[in-house]
Amino acid sequence: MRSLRTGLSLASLVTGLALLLGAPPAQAADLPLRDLADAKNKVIGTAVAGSKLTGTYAEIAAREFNAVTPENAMKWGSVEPTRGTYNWAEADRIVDFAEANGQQVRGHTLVWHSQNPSWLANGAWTAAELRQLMNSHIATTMGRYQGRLATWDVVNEAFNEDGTYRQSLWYNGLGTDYIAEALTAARAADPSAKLYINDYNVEGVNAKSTAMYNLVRSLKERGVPIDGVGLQAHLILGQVPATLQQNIQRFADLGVDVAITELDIRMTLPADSAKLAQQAADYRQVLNACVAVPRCVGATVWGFGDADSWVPSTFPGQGAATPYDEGYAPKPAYHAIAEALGGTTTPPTGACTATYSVVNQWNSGFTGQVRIACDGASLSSWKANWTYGAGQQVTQAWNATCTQSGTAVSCSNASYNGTVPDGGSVTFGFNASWTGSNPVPTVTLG
Ligand code: 9MR
Repeated sequence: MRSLRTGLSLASLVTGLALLLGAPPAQAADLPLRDLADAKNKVIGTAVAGSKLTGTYAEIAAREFNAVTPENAMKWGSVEPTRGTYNWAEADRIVDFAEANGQQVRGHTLVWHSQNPSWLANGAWTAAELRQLMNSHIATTMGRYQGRLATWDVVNEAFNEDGTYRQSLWYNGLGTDYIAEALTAARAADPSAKLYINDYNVEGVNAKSTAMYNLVRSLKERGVPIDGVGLQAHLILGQVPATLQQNIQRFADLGVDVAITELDIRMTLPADSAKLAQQAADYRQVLNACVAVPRCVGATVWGFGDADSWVPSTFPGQGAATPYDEGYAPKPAYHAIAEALGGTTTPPTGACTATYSVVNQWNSGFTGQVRIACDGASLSSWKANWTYGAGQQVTQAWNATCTQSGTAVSCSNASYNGTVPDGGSVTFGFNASWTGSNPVPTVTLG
């Protein structure tokens, strides 16, 4: 038999076998994100606009998320555009929607330097007037929804990047203690709401997050009511801070909850499958960090669809930052969130296939290769598995790490070739020994 085999031409030895990886019927088995999050006792939320809560937008918001945050509807400029004249319509609509769908609401936001009504921002106020305005805004806004909102971002974006206090209307008028005063007023206005301070660029350990850490520590020491820290997480593709989990943990160790409050991960447009795969890996990293720390209550995405995101108008040329595309089709990031929350791996569409070939063979050995190709799907890591039925033994591999235990061979991607983009492929090779016969095995991807 061996002599027969060795006499064969190279071309006739190149045989292949491809196997579909999880060709999706309709993803019927996949649970909505909120069911996965509930099972882990985590929040998976989204920012919403009240005016959009119809049709597909409303269906996805209700089906996939167990919490909502009004993206703009509860900001001071929205609820009291003219002094003493309130407009609660959009905020009410969101709270009603949430209650109808069994969702938590995160109130956003009470004391901020931005999106204040011009009468407030442009007024000349004494400290006493400013204090009165702040306290009565908190009492009125929180009071309206008393007992109905799980959480409030009481103070938003209090710090500069270097950890000094932002020179805002509030800081300039009332000094640093406006934060403690606001929290105290908030506890009185709705004792059942969890009270947070919230900021951006505080996801990793850095000067700004350390300033926030020191503030929270001192508030706790003073007995000021503070229940949690919000890490907004407006992130850039490929730049999830390596210290995210460590940072979440250090806040948790102070005895407060932590929430990822405004998660999005923007990229330079146009999106392509490699960027979307990286984005999925980034979302996974953020969710994994939160899942790993018990006091991290969960994550809220700042809009679930790319068509609704604030990013393109603020960062020209950037976008595609959310887990759903412009047509509300789930992106790889959606599946990464699902997996981080314990869901199953199902590629959105299409498939990735593995093709095994013998490319050269001699009397005692052969060189093989496996090509992994994706069409309508992508991979961020891979493992190719097969069983040798005739005593073959892998002796050496390149562009993959292969192990063989008995007849079972398992080859994982190298550090540099885990990503297989939609329309792309990765090939790895190996040498192996054979005797008697050298049948082609079936390769599965896992
Ligand atoms: O997404 C919000 C956008 O629609 C508003 O125009 C903008 C105004 O400042 O605020 C955006 O939301 C911000 C949030 O309230 C606080 N953190 C940063 C968010 C993105 O700018």
